[in-house]
Amino acid sequence: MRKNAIKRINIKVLVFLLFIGGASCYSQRKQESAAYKRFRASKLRFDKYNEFNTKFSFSDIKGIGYEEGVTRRDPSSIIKIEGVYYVWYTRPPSNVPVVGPKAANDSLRAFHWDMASIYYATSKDGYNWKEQGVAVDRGPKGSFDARSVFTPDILVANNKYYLFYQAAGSLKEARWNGGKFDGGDFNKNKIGMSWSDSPTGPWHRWEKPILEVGPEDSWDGEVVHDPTLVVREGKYWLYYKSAGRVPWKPNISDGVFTKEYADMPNAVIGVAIADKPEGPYKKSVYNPVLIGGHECIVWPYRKGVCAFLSEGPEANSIQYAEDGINFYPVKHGLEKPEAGGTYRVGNFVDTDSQPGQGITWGLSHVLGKWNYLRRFDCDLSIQKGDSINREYEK
Ligand code: AAL
Repeated sequence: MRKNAIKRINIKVLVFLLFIGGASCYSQRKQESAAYKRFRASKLRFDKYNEFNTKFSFSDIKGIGYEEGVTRRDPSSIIKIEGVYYVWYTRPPSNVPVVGPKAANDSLRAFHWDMASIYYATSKDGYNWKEQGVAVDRGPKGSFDARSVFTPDILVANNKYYLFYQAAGSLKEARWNGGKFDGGDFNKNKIGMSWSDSPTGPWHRWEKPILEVGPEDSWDGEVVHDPTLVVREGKYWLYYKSAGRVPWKPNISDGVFTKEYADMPNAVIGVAIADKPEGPYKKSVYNPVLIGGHECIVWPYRKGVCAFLSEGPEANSIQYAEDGINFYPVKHGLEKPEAGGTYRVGNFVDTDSQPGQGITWGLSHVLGKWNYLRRFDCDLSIQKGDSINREYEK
């Protein structure tokens, strides 16, 4: 009797202990650290299962690589026509020194990208390049593109070639702030365009600018930079960088934002969409769509768009947006291909680049006394993603 009573009590104690143990395990499981919560809320995967997991590796190229006395920078996307690769880039005159914005005038350059023209080069293998000469030159005196044309991107559509680029009419009258230059490079620059029937030209200058800055105090009120294009369902999506200000007063009391952040970071990216390559381009109401990019590298990927962000709070990450607008990071911590232009595998640019095939290489620039181009390689084609996903789903 007594033995049975003890047994029953023991069983009750055991059940009770199991219950307490289970409950505490359960409640422990319900506790999540900030990092774990963030991870679960994000769409990030561990590298093994992440199709965006890559490293950029860099190599020197011939023909448009380092050359004493010559600056080449900001390469376009790369296209392949009849077995030949083409790239366009900024090339200023070598015999005009860079003296900074304060001393620059009609015959002295303010920046590496001042008084530049757009040159192009061709290659059979992506390593050995031959510079072919000027594609697009500066516009006539007094025009919106008279001072410099630079930082181009290429679009192929309707059997035509379109070059989009930054265009500057005149140097900015420097605004001086406590002895420090404060303001953009040029008087409100614009995006210009030239078209051709062939990648070798001749290029026809579109008389009117393709895109202009927004109103003073808007996110893109200061500059419109780095045009780069993606074609989606017959529409032309022009991504561009700006550095404008927004009339946005952050909540300083939450201790996160300081007054400095009342302005947008140095570089943010927006998009403008058109039905035809020559526009009109309508700016998205969601702009800016990426916070903190620079030199805007975008490429079509599956149904959506990928971007590489080289600056800002999410610097050195790949971002993905299935709708081309709502981006989220999918891979952090990469070494940046500075101002990269990509060779977009398969359907680099055409009237519809979906599903985007991804990228495996491109050209980027290296800064210094003479800026120069080098190649980068990566592993971001959808074929790789497909095999990772198969593995993941097993
Ligand atoms: C680049 C680009 C734009 C800027 C300057 C030349 O890398 O962001 O083109 O204006 O720097």
